[in-house]
This record gives sequence, C-alpha cells and structure tokens, in this order.
Amino acid sequence: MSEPEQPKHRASDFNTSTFPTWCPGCGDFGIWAALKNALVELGREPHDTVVVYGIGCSGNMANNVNTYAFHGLHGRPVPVAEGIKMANHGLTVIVIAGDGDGYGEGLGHFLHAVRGNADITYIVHNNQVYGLTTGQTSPTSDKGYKSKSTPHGVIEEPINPISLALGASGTFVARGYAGDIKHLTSLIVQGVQHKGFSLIDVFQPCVTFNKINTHLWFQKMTVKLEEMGHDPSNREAAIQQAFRRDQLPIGLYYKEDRPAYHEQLSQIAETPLVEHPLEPLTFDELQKEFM
Ligand SMILES: Cc1ncc(C[n+]2csc(CCOP(=O)(O)OP(=O)(O)O)c2C)c(N)n1
Ligand code: SF4
Repeated sequence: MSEPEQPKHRASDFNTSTFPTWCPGCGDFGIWAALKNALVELGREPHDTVVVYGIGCSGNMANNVNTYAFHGLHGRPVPVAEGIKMANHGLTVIVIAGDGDGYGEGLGHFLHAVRGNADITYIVHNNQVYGLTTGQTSPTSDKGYKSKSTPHGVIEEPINPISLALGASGTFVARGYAGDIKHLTSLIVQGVQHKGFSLIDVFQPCVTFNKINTHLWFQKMTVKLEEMGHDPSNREAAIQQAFRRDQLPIGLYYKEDRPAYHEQLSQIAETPLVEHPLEPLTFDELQKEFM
C-alpha cells in the first residue's frame, strides 16, 4: 500500500469512545499518539489493521485505538499476531506489549519471531518495571534496582532487547522514546513499511513506580543515531551502539531486506490464505489424506 498525498484520516479517527486510564504523565500517552499518527501517515484504515495487545498498562491501550484488536494472554501477543498474519497477510499487524510481557514471559516468542522474520511490527513499552501489577522489577530493570519485589536490589544483568534482536538476525531494529512523538511516529511508519519483523523498543517512563528512569533522565541520556552518522546497514556498528552505557541511542539501529516468513511459503506467498477457494471436500475425504 502506498501513502496517500492527502491523509484520509485524522489521528482522532483512530480514537474510540473511551479515554485511557493511565496515570497523568505516563509515557504510554506518547506511544498512543505516535501509533495513531503513524496509521494516518501510512494511510491505513481501521478495518485493514489489527493491533494485538499484551497484558499490562500498555495492553490496556486495546480499549483506545479504533482498529481490529486482540487482547489475549500475558506474554503471548506475538504468536497470536503471527497467526493473524499467516491467515491474512493483507492486513497490517502490530503488537503492543510491555517489557515484562515481551522480554519476560514472552521472550521465547520474541526471538523466534525475529529469526523467522514474521511481518509484524512489535512496539514494546519499555518502562523497566511491571507497571500494572504496581512496579515490580522487570527483565530490563537495571542491576541494583530496588522495588517491592527486589528490596535489596536486582542481582541479574538486564536484558538488552536491541542486541538480542540483532543477534537473532533481526531485519529491523529500532528504539524510540515516548517523549519524542514525532521521532517515534517516524520509526513506527518505517517499521510498518518494512517487510519483516520490526522491533521498536520504546523508552516509556512509568511516572508512578519508576523514579529512576524518568522523563528528565531520558531527556539527558538519549541521543539520536541519525544525528551521529550511524549506518543502519552495518550490524556490527549497531551492536556496538546497543551496548553503549554513556548515552542511550534512539533511532534506527539496523535494517536489512530479507523475505518475510509468509513470503517463503509457496502456498500463501501470492494469495492470502483467507482468499483461497474452499475445496468441496467432505470430512471422510479429508480424513483419508491422513490415514
Ligand atoms: C501468565 C501471567 N503472569 C502474570 C500475570 C500478572 N500480570 C498482569 S499484568 C503484569 C505486569 C505487566 O507488566 P509489563 O508487561 O511490563 O507491562 P506494563 O504494565 O508495564 O505496561 C503481570 C505480571 C498474568 N496476567 N499472566
Ligand atoms: S503505573 Fe506506570 S505504566 Fe502504568 S499507567 Fe501508571 S505510569 Fe503508566
């Protein structure tokens, strides 16, 4: 699908009748705005887009975006999205999940979807805590981070989602910040346009439970890859940026064109599964195929 000259919609057309219940100042608001802006820029319609949501404050966005939606199980939105894409690859399929959902319970699904290059856009609200359940430590909490689940500080090293996606042969790896809506909108547009798995990890301040990784902290720590001459076709350079600690680079780390998962399946590469004619097959005939 190509982008229209004049937008068909305004961002408010992707609102529903309910307003989000997030805490005032929560980074989720910025991601919500960027997602709607991106859908406008891409010329998408509510009926050609499916957003699959994880469980968490982030996943509660399911009530607030006017597209098809699937709000399933904690840690499982990625396989649901892969199934939707396999059934009808004409749809734009996006996943919204938290860092607990995506890098904790759903870590295995994430890595396998990356290496399979499933054509979905994965937007992870990375607030470094389990927000909805009141701020416990998550897989991306910094070592030493104290919360009610780790009162003496986290012992483990944090998950580095950017390096994991790069190491699993990811074809589109990016990071945004919820406080820079314009920049994040551009990343989501590029991620949806990319044919394959797009990871967009988003720094999303949880203003209620994470008093360390705040808006002010991210404003001081983030730098834009586009402004420092980073070459997004260089995987090794991307890995080096992913491990920086002095500053936190946001932007497009890496992009490569490779066939998406469904494009490598001859049965559906051309025609989406839902458009295949139904064979007039009886149950007995079908059963015989497997005997
Ligand atoms: C399998 C399973 N484990 C635990 C829970 C409880 N639970 C619901 S939301 C949540 C935390 C969500 O944190 P995160 O995914 O980081 O999203 P956030 O709320 O921060 O957006 C947990 C642990 C659950 N619903 N299902
Ligand atoms: S608890 Fe944190 S993540 Fe959840 S809505 Fe409030 S600020 Fe946002």
